[in-house]
Amino acid sequence: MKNIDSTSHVTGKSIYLDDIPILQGTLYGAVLDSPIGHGEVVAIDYSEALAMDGVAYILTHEDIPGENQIGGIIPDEELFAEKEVHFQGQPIALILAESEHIAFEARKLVKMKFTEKEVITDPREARAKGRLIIPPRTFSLGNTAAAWAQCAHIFEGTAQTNGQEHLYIETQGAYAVPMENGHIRLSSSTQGPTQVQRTAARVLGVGMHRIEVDVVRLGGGFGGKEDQATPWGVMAALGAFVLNQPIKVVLHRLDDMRMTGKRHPYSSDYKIGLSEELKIIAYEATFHQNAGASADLSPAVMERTLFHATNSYFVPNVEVTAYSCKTNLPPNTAFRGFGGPQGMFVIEAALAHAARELGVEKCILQKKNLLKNGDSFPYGQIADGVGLSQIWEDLEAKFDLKAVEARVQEFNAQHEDRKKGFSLMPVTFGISFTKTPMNQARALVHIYSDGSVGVSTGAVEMGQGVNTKMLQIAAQMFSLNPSRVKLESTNTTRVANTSPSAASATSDLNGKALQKACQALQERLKNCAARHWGVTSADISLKEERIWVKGKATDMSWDQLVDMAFLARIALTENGHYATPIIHFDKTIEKGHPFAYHVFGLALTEVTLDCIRGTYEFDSVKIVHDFGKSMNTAVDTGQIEGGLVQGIGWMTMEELSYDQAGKLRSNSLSTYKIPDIYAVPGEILIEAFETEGTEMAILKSKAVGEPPLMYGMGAFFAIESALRAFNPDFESTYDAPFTPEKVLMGLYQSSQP
Ligand code: LUZ
Ligand code: MOS
Repeated sequence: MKNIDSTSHVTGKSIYLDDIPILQGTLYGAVLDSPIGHGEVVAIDYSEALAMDGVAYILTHEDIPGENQIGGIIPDEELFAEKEVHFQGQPIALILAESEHIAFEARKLVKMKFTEKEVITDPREARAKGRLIIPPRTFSLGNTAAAWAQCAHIFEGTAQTNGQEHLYIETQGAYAVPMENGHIRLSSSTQGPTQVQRTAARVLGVGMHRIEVDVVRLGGGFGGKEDQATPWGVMAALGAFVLNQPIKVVLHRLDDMRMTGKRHPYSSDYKIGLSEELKIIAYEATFHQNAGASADLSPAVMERTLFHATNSYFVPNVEVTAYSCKTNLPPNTAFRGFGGPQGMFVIEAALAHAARELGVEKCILQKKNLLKNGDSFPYGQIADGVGLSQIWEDLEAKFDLKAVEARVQEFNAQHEDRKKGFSLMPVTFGISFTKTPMNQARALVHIYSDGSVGVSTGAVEMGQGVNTKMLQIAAQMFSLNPSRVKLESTNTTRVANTSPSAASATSDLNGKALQKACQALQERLKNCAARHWGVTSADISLKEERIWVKGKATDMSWDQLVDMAFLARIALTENGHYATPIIHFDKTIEKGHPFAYHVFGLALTEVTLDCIRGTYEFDSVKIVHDFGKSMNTAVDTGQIEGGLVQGIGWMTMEELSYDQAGKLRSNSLSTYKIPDIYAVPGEILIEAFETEGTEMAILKSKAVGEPPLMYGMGAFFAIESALRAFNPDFESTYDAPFTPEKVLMGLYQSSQP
């Protein structure tokens, strides 16, 4: 089934926040933000801005009836700064005017005075100064200290990954409308409607029941709207509450880039030890996460770095420690992969380093150390359903790895100014929110008396196709034509207490809740039909909108059965609740079974380097991916292609840059380069790994949102291999992204001082 939004997307009819009709009396907000990285507010003079024609009001912390606090995991973040600012771009006030233009013009008239304090942008410096968001955490297995003695080869080094701007096409925004009795109806471009609702209630000092959050769809999220859609939604709600007027806040792209957090940059140390047979015996790593000025989701992101520190390999002795370092940058946040990629990069760098020093191909080390069924992850979960060795062999066979190697060698022997390289990038990604209580969801299903169906879940459509999957599930459960089912907006008054659409788990959690609701309704309808036909409900089946009795079609249609049930006063509405079974985690010992299952896969990336210019093109990426049993190959293939290209962007061209004062220098699309159509590999081939799938996944169709991003990491190592074909002296510092400038320096770097 194709994506249910495809027609309305290409005809421009899909509704986003900015397409919601504006009510009379709406005021528009421009966020006033800190121009300095760290300091104390001395004075702010709003008088000129307030005097401007069309300016209605300026909201500040003084207008907050509840708490001036929006921190989710840790209460360490003000909605509007009061006395101290901690990063450039931190919100101080919301200027409300009759038009967006006036609000932005008025912002320029505000005069601010600060006393400046020390700005720290480097996570290692923050750690040295004791500026940590939470105490460090360590995951361990075996005993690394004792294991080094058994290692024939030990390598140590550092690795860095830079941050990444989400660059959702639709910037952050919200529209709040005051209803009666202090009730606010809030449309928000958020992945987490409940998070926005809860935080608005806290800031307004009212119960959550007074705030209704509604989401039709987002123009992209990628994690950037898991937590950071909240401030703008809360500001709009606060304005509507205080002024009793509708308030619209939509960030200009430059404001969005400056004010919001991004993927966490990491700076890490590794030590890896191998046996004579090239088995990894021990691995240690220390991760310095650049958290920015407040916690946001950093502790959870840090945790996932530890979970994925050994990626797809079995290592018997592991000790990995992570520090969440508080700096004067915008609070960094969720981004597709959620710390996992940052952890994986370091062990991939360590293996590349070892391969270089040992004079073997990196893929030999990778293949020798792949995780197998029954191996323990450092966090105690035992690997099962692992097909990594099989996936590797499939890839070798399906994409003729030997021929690729030969072709690359031959090309390199024949060309001086161009070199090819390739890499293999295995991925093992755990599916579930690492915080166990978040793994729950609900779905509300109405069967209308004409037989059509309305479905509400906690899932937010952000372009990933979750609504298509939900619709498929309901249509399949009732055996209805998909046109008989409507996916409703995501709304906190219909489905409450939702987890954000995140962690690749949205279809699993909401889909299973939906299945349960449909099952209950189906049972009720079957019982009704059974009474009518004088049989048991086990004799009844629903097929293609018709009622079947003992395997034979009757003349009763679905619509007639629904009508009959309605007249018999049977409930045609059901709420399904799902909580992932089995999973648990004990932080006191850092052991447990945090993931419902893992997704596995392998990518083969080929690149051609221009050794005069330092530029490169990816010839192909060939992937064997573990979909389980994909319930929608079009949607799932789209997720793989998008994730791959986003990962390649992170690894190669997206160069986030702050200056010493904490000012974002890569502040627009002219200074921050994201992949365009020319950056997409010439060929992307995706083969499904043949497997039974797992009952833990919806319809055995495994989660596919985040895992493919990590295939993009193959780009870094493919470039390294091509670069070394030109300059065998090149020693990588494993500092991603591998921009053409860095490649060019590497091509002509010499090992002699
Ligand atoms: N969000 C979250 C996530 O709150 N917890 C997670 O474990 C997670 N994992 C991936 C992406 N978002
Ligand atoms: Mo996400 S990084 O699954 O919001």
